[in-house]
This record gives sequence, structure tokens and C-alpha cells, in this order.
Amino acid sequence: MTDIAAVKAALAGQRIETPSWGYGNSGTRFKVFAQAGVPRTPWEKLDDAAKVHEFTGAAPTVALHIPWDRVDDYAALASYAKERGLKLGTINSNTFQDDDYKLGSVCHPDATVRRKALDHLLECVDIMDATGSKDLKLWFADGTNYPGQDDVRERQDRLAEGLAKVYERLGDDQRLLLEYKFFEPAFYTTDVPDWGTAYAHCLKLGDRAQVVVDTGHHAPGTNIEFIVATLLREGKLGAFDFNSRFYADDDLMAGAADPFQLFRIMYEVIRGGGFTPDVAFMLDQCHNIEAKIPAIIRSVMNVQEATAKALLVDRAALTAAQRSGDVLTANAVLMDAYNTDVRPLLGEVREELGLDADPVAAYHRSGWAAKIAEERVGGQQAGWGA
Ligand code: AFD
Ligand code: MN
Repeated sequence: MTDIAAVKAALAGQRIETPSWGYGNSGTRFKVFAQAGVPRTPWEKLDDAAKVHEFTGAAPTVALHIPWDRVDDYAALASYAKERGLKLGTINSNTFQDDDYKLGSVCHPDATVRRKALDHLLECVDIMDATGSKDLKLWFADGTNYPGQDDVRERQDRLAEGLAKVYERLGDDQRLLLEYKFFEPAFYTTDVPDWGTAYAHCLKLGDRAQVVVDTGHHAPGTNIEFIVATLLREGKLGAFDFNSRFYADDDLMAGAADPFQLFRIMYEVIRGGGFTPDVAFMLDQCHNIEAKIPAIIRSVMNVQEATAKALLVDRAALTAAQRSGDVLTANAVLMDAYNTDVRPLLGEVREELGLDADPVAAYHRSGWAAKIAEERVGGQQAGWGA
């Protein structure tokens, strides 16, 4: 029998980190559609993130992206966050937008470019020291577009060398989170293309190097929950970048394209003992055509709903059916949890926390959207900087 009180307590304690860049303008290589009220500064991004946390009660940390969120005084930014009930979270590096990085960054054939990229990564660790962030997230766009362009094995050697220097710089309570992506912007090879490559590098680096699973970074049809179960079993699942996709790295709202897949992922997280602060739940998505703050709130809710369903799986009945080879019962037990409408349960959790049962409706009633559209006029709206 499922302990509903324990499920509610687990849901009340769940934390989902929002991305600073999710509040800014974004788009595709065809067009970035600007939206009214978009933040101009990291400070305004934190004001918006504070609204997500105010109405969900589950998003107290905000990931930063350097240099998009570069400020003169990171301690002051951390204090500003704290005054709003927030904490600065993961620091994301950016070695994919400087002209020097056309042929790669840490994997570039020119040692001078590799040094420049390494200096940026080390600057990100300096920022972690200033903000109190524990996690450095590294995603490399590095790769090649044509067979023969570069030596793929030498690029792995360069990558390993750069990662080792960053890992050596980390403090004892800081982690290196290495994110993989199977293609884009490189089209022939990507230097960190899959979980196996990321895992192999993290294994060599040490205990504080772990893998980031971005749910949009796999070829269509990939069984992501199998990767999650395997990385958890190896103690190398560091974090998620949640978003959803229909075809590529679409960066749509988490859970919007395939809620069943998100449920299966959350089941493996919980079954594998990964529902702890050691596995960071982050959103990494962009809201090209939809209003950003309610889209992020919806994403937080979608992750919560998938988690609630996964927590409701009758584990004893499932294990018994699995071990007895009772295929249909085992599948039915899992589907029974997935088919449960958990919105009333989550509504109770929120009300017991003193929150509105419907965070999106509460946000719309707050008038925040009209306020920022009126006040945030002029200046340079934040965006991808592409
Ligand atoms: C891009 C990359 C990757 C990374 C994010 C933040 O595809 O997901 O985590 O930018 O740098 O979306
Ligand atoms: Mn990502």
C-alpha cells in the first residue's frame, strides 16, 4: 500500500532549478521573437525567477550562464537572489559563441584557442567561489562537420587534458557536470556526443565529475530511462537538463512533448535512489513563442506531476510481478501509476505549503506580466546572444 503522506512529503521537498536564459528572448536560427517585459539584466532575470518560486514553492535556485550573466559583483548578485528567497545555482560555461571557437574550444587543434577556452572555464570556477555555487555545468559544442576535418581521437585527448585542468581547480565541495549532445551545432561528430563518452571522461576525472542528461540531447527513439538507470547504478548521474522535444533539441517545455517518457525517467530515478539533492533537477529550455514565466511554471509542474506518478508506483506489487515473470501485471502496475491524475494530490501539497493549488492561475492573477511589460521598456533585452 502506498504511503500517501510520504509521497506528499517527498513532493513538498522536491527542488527544480530554473535557467536564467529561460527568461530571456530566444528562438531558432530563423528568427528570435522578442517579447514584452523580457529582463534586460541578470537582476531582472532573478526577479522573474522569484515569481516562479513564489507560486510553485519548488524552484529556489537559478542557474547562471557566463558571460550572459556576467556582473561586476557576484557576491552582490548572490545577496540580491537571497533577498528574493533564491540562491544562485549551477554555473554554465559558454565556449560556443566566440569567433575563435569555430573549430572547437577545448578540442580545437590550436593550443592558443584551447588555452582561451580553459581560461574561461577556470573563470567559471572563480565565479562559483564567489556565488557559492556547487556545480559547474560544461556543454561543449565542439565537433566536426566533415570526415577528415580533424582527428577525432586527438580531440578526445585535448578534451581530457582540458577537463583534467578544470577538475583539478575545483574545490572539495564542487562538482564538474559534463553534458552530452548527439549533434548540433556540429553535424558530423560531436566531441561529447553520448552518455558513454561523458561517462568515460567523468570516470577518469574522479568522484566529483558526473554526467548531465539533457532530455533533448538524444536521437529520436533513444531509451533515456535506460541511460538514467545505468548512470545511477554507476554513481555517475549528476543532473538533468529537463526539456522536451518532438524531433531534435527543441528545448520545449519539460514534459510537454512526451509526459510518459518523463514519468519513466522519474520512475528510474526514484527506483535507483536518485531522488536526492545529489541529482540536480534543472530545466534547460527556451520559450520562443510562448510567455516565458508561465511556461517555466508549467514545466516545474510537469516535472512534479511525473514525479508524483512515479512515487505512486506500487513497488512491492511491481517487484512481485517482475520476479514471477508476470508481464501483463507488471506493466499494468506501472501504467496504473502513470494513469493516476495527480493534480489533486499536488494541489493539496501546495495548499499545505500555503500556496495556490494552481500556480499558473495564481501567476496570471498576480499582474506581474503587465507590470514588467510596462516597466521594462528600453535597454537591451536579454537573449541568447547568438
Ligand atoms: C544549449 C545546449 C545545452 C546547454 C545549454 C546551456 O544544447 O543544452 O545545456 O545550451 O548552455 O541548449
Ligand atoms: Mn542542456
